[in-house]
Amino acid sequence: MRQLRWQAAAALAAAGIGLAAGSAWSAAESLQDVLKRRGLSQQDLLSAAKTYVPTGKRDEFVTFSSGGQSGQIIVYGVPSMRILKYIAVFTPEPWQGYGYDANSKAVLDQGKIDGKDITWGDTHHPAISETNGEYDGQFLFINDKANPRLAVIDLRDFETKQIVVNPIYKSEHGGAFVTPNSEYVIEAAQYPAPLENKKFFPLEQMNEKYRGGVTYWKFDRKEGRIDTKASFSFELPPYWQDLSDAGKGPSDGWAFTNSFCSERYVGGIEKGRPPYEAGCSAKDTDYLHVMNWKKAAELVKAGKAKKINGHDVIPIEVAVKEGILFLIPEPKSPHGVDVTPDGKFIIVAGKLDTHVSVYSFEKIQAAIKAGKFESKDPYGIPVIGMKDALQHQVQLGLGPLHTQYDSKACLAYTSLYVDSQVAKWNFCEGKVVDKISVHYNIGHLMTMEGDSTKPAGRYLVALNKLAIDRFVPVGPLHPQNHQLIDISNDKMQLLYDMPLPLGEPHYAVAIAAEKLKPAVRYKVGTDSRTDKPHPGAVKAGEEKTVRKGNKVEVFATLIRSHITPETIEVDVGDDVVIHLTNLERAQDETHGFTVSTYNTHASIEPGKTVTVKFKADKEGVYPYYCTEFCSALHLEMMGYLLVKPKGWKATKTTLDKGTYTEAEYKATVKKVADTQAIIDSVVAYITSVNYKDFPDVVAMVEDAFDQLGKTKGLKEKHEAFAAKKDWENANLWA
Ligand code: K7E
Ligand code: CUA
Repeated sequence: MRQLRWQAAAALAAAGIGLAAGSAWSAAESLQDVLKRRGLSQQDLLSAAKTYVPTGKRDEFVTFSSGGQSGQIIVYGVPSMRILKYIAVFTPEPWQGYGYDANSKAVLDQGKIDGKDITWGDTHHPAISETNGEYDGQFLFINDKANPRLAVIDLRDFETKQIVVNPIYKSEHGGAFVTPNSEYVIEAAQYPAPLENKKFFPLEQMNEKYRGGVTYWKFDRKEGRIDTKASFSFELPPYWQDLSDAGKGPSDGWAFTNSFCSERYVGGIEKGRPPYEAGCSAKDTDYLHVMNWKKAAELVKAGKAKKINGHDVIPIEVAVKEGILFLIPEPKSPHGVDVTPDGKFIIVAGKLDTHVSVYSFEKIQAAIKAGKFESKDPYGIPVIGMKDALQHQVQLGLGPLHTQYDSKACLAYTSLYVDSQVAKWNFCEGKVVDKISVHYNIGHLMTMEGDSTKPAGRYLVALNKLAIDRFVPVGPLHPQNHQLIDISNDKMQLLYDMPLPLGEPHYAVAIAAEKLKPAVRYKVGTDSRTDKPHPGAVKAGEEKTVRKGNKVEVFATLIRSHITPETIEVDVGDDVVIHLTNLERAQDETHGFTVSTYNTHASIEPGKTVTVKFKADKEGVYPYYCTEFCSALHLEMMGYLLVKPKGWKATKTTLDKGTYTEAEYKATVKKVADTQAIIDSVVAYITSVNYKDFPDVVAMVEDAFDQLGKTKGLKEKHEAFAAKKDWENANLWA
């Protein structure tokens, strides 16, 4: 067996995958040596070759994973599984200044509930904006289950732009899911509660006073924001609404939300009642909610909704009367509901049932048209018979949760929580074609662009709930385990284990990297959180400090390697507002800003303007500095905040007389001339070739000339000081 393995490795090497034969390698370890030393199999080698992204190369796909309880989003590449970024969403994030500067704080403040800060989120489902059912790479949405909220991230700069608080729920889960042109972002409630704010009803009034619902947040693509005024909700019975999905193609205009605990069970284990887990899984079926959101939007426009907490809600009886709300039984306690890429079928995974149920949209519509209902639920909602809506049920294994799709027609992948497996199956023919074991207990799974009308296939990521023994132990709290699986062949192949050390990610979405076109800089003076010109922005030379009463407002700029101004003098008790504009045009020339002990931080990317605010409530000397290592003189990119005691007066000091000599000045002038000669030769070369064909080079050249332009007048300045024999100023200006 072992012999065979080595022969296979040798065959691979001979096929050009290995480099053992190269003469340059003869002295170093051969591929076989490394395989032997590290105990790697041929299969390992193949997996490595499929996932390794060499230095300087990039990934084919970009994944946006929920960051779970961290309230953030994790961005990583596929197939390398290299983490690229954390996007701060519901939680303060110091590196990005999120929650530490005034502009991002304004976004977090939108997420306040009843006037109180909520500084964490339980993120579950990210969704990428779609155009005609395909991922367009423009926006990203994610929900917060714990504090029912939804956030909008702009993929032009990967920044959170908006947080909306659900006006009627106390918890939610079935969001974010988008309609095929991102007209609406769906957010379904989870645990029923009274919809009116701050209303109390005892649990005994569950049936009468508690409600669930589904909210349709209207997305204004031009503004890049949710239009809360144009958003609306369906009032729904106190079934525990769960995951949702929007129809597409033939089912566009409709949406589907499943539920569990349609028993409307009220627990109370401390009162001797059976627990929720028992009472909520007593019946054999729960309900799939079928909603016509297009017609609902028209009804809301026509004034058929009622206002609850100032938000448009379509009452159950209106939805029933208008024929836009139906129920279909689904096997008990289902979890995921996933519309097929062609929009013809709706696949519901059983959780407590070994089957997935494939519902036919055509059959559902036929039943609705024929008025063929088996019953009404206690709230008068027509119930379509399960057999009238089902295409077929397929037995997959224990604990089916979520389904994703392949680029090849009819192929789906369903996660099996209890079996710790992924089942690959054919939803047209209703048969299992392959299974693979994962480690361990998989929740969601995700294929490339797997929610869209055109899944890209290739890879699947299993988002496993338990890691147990997969990684080097780091204490009782384990990292999560995202496992990459190759789905390009008939048999699935496990490629890679990635530990994710941030929250419990529930779901992830992946898009072809080439569809993302993020900017590298802002238009100078932009408030990135509003996308509008920042009123505190200034250009080079316009920096100023303005005092009004006890408010000191500083209009500052940053560029390698100085902050202007370099001294800020205030009196103790003053309110200090510092607007910071990064004047850089060069890619990746971010500056950071902090003031010692005043708990403030900003990340100022090229062109951005950010405001930091604080009360200078303690006298003393507080250095401020740039926190990003931006140049060789980064450590010198600093200044002092002087918080003067009441009634303080300046006196003469030793600093008033200089320390430099004429010889030092002359040496500096020579250094400047030598540097200029090098710059001239570089400029001569660049302008002699077709550099204008390369936008990145053009941007760098513009930036360089911009910086050079700022040195204008400095020659005259140092020469004038030299003429006066002021070697201190002459040397420093030189
Ligand atoms: Cu299955 Cu919140 Cu989508 Cu967790 S959810 S797994
Ligand atoms: Cu700017 Cu360091």
